[in-house]
Amino acid sequence: MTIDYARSALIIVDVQNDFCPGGALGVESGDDVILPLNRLSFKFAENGGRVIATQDWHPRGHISFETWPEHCVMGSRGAEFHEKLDLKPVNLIIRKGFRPELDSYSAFFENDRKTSTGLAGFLKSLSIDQVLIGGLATDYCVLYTALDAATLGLKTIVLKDAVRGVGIPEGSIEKALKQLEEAGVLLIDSADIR
Ligand code: VGL
Ligand code: ZN
Repeated sequence: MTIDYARSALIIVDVQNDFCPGGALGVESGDDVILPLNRLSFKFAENGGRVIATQDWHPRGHISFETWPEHCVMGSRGAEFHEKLDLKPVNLIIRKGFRPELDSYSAFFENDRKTSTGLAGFLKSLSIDQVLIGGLATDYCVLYTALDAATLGLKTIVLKDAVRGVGIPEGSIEKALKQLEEAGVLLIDSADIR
């Protein structure tokens, strides 16, 4: 697939220590997403495409910790990007889930589905109409980011080799992939991006 880089953005979702193996909410083989994402983000940078990275960024005592183990506490080592993720091509970092009573899976809207992170406006102001999404986790933050992107009318691609899922509850990854397909999201291998 050939990309119109001027009108496209790569969104790297939550490639943070706590979502990688050994982290508080470690995703199996989560660090496998880093190599394809680094390759693609350089390709975007070389061709004038925008690269956005998100960080799950929770204060202590955040409402998310009623559902999940404590993770991505703002300023902690677990909340830092994985050290192998190359940040040089990244133009914008979006931090989400920082309001104590409101969780945020999507890079676009927090879980009340109303509170914006600002990302939609950023893309709109740059006339970007296509997003490519990779990162963690397939069945939560990647899923909700991609569904919101599609709802916003953006051409939405999920990079199937550059995502990994939590798999809780069982079957959630398969369910997420099905939801993405039903929403018209394309699933593409990052090596097929030109
Ligand atoms: C995520 C659970 C809680 C994610 C974030 O990045 O997918 N999952 N917070
Ligand atoms: Zn979280």
